[in-house]
Amino acid sequence: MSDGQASTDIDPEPPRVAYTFCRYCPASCGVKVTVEGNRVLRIGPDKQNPHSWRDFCAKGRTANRLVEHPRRITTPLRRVGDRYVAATWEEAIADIAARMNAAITAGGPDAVGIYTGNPAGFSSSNLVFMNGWLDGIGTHNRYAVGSVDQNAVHVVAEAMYGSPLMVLTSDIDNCDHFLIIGANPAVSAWNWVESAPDGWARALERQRHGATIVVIDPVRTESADKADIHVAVRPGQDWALLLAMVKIIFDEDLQHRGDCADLVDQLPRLRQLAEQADLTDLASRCDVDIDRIRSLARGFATAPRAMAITRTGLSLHAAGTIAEWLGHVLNLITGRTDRPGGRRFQPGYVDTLRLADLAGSAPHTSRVAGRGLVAGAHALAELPEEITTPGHGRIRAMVINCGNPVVSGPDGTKLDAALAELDLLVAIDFVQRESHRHAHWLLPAVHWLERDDLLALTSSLHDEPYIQYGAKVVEPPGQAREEWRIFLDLALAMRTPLFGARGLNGFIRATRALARLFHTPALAFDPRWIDRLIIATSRKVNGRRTTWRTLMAHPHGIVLGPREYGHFRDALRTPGKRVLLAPDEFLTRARELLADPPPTAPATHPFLLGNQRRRHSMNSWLNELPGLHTAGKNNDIVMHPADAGKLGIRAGDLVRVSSPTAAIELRAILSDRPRPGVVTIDHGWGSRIFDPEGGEPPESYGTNRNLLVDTAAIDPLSQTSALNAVYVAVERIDPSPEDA
Ligand SMILES: Nc1nc2c(c(=O)[nH]1)N[C@H]1C(S)=C(S)[C@@H](COP(=O)(O)OP(=O)(O)OC[C@H]3O[C@@H](n4cnc5c(=O)[nH]c(N)nc54)[C@H](O)[C@@H]3O)O[C@H]1N2
Ligand SMILES: Nc1nc2c(c(=O)[nH]1)N[C@H]1C(S)=C(S)[C@@H](COP(=O)(O)OP(=O)(O)OC[C@H]3O[C@@H](n4cnc5c(=O)[nH]c(N)nc54)[C@H](O)[C@@H]3O)O[C@H]1N2
Ligand code: SF4
Ligand SMILES: [Mo]
Repeated sequence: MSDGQASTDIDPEPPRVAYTFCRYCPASCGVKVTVEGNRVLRIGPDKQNPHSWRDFCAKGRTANRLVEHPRRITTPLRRVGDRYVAATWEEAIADIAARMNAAITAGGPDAVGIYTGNPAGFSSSNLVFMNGWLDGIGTHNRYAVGSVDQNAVHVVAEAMYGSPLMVLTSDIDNCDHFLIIGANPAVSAWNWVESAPDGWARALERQRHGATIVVIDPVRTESADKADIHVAVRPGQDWALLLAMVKIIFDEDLQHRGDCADLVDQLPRLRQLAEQADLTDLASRCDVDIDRIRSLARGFATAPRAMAITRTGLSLHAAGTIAEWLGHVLNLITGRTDRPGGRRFQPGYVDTLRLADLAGSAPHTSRVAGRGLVAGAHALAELPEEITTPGHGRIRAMVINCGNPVVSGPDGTKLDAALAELDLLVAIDFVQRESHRHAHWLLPAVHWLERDDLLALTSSLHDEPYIQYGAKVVEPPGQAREEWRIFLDLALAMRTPLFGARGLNGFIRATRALARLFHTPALAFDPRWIDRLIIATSRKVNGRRTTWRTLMAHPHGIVLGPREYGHFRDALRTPGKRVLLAPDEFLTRARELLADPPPTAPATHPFLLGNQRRRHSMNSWLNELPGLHTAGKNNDIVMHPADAGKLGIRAGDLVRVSSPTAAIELRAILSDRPRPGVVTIDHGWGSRIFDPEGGEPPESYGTNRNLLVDTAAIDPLSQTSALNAVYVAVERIDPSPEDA
């Protein structure tokens, strides 16, 4: 392997061009990277990529700036007092392994905990070896980003289709009616737990040919600007809007009987729920006129081809799972599922559903809150108490793998205090961010430009059959190391049998010994062996199996033939391969919601706090990069002028935003985009970047709005934090420093 110093002093290599894909978000844009020596000079879209490059954005274009971040961690750093000192990997692994084993001896396997953030989803080797290590330890204390993101998708897929990974993709190019609920694809790209490259532009292209775009969002977003219809629903009440649409479809006999009867069970139970619900009540809950709802329902049901898509705007609310479920119900009862222009199941080159069955975890109930697992993990909201509550199974040693939960999750102050109590905190990342403040060890991670990835676990989430090998473009700096290697080395040092399987550790040790003996690094075990195995045993797509040689010969990626239809039924994992339209737990929860009084804002905290994404940030990172966010590196609160007027707040005023959990201060922007009563503050700000080696003061941008969210506010079905549903008070800080 190269030592990272590819250029020579005598004869500098001319710049070369390499092709790979961006692994920041599921749009997976193909990129063309110009490299000199071991340095990335330029990143642009790879226009020869047959699938994805048109979403290409400034985040991908500036990826090399993160690679070269002046505060990047490039060697393991050990905390000594208030400072960090460089250490070798041998020292790091030995110390961490010894401390983890001590924690396990004292408190059992659950004494080791992990939080896995969003970027881990873009590295299969990370996820596989992390789980191999955790399975070996036998800990149940696994916390994942799904509980501040997509858990509702998994809960609904499992209950209705029999597998948490049976996620449907959008057939945009054949659609005549897009019902977009709680998503802003103009900014976030057409992706959540699916990827449809250039999806928003393709939807707009359909619109030019007569398709209708409906956007349901409490904010008039960039997507709403282009929509034919925008409905400014009351936040958190989409379930009521969607149930009202379902009711109208039944009442007016607009469902597509043939398709529906053929595919689904439990239709009468659903009808019964719809009959029990009262339209006036539902309309007042979501604050949309009955006539308007009627026209939405008719428009959707009578369009030749249509799809409802639901995203984070629904999931980060207490009724998120019910709203997500009703989105699927709408698609099903109008015959949109598994039909052209609707939502379909595109099997990938790997049978992900079968893999999920094999990897499924045994049930477990959390120690303090007493809740079960969702998609194999417990909820981030529970983590602080699992660290601070005494007793057997209390977390004492913890890894943060690709995450920034203090900023991305609820009540960061509480989590920060809990993390400070740990006997051992290990963070694997590029830089030391807010969540890593109390880390005893900072371990240097490898950026996607510096590693190979075959994202086989998500191969069924592309909207057309697709495969690309994400080849590394440059060598990582210094001692930066891929996560799989860190987890593998920890397993070996802790004598933890990887995957709980006997013999695997010995085999891996043997391959390493051989590599040393023959001075041939390629003999040592490497996840690329697994990649090759996956390809060798991959499914045929459109009748053809991809070979490793073909894959390597296509650096721009390969579209594996046309989109396939008709796989949905066969893929179902339910008994009898039927869709369960009205699972018990959803009916019960829907009835609870109907029985609850309609939510009203408390007089002390009259505004609902919403959230927007920006093109140039990625959750809690990238907003710090030079060049991005030219308009400034601070976030603001956006208020409707009518709301601001009542409070005497003018544009630019400093305001205090408070909830029962916390208070923050930022400047006001006045805009009629949010509906009155809703204020928005972008999430992801307020994460400091520390200088662990240099000891310079941390860099800090903006204010973290998630500090205002109570950990108790969750959707009981998905255990997702209701991050975008907190009631707040806003007051002008008088006088603003500028006025003084
Ligand atoms: N209010 C509100 N809160 C939200 C949301 C919202 O809409 N509103 N959105 C939620 C959503 S959808 C998500 S996905 C979560 C995200 O929540 P998290 O995944 O916890 O947080 P991120 O901000 O994505 O932080 C990712 C961290 O991983 C690091 N990183 C990036 N790539 C790598 C890598 O290859 N290896 C390693 N080791 N580290 C890496 C980054 O430097 C960063 O520190 O936030 C959620 N929070
Ligand atoms: N540029 C950029 N792109 C990204 C990301 C990023 O951070 N930056 N993050 C990536 C990730 S991790 C994810 S999960 C996806 C998320 O993709 P999206 O889910 O499309 O995310 P947002 O752009 O936040 O859009 C959510 C919309 O829901 C609205 N909303 C909030 N509450 C409600 C509600 O109660 N009802 C309704 N109907 N709408 C509501 C918000 O106003 C917002 O416009 O984006 C991905 N793409
Ligand atoms: S971050 Fe931008 S360039 Fe990277 S995959 Fe997403 S949309 Fe494409
Ligand atoms: Mo996300």
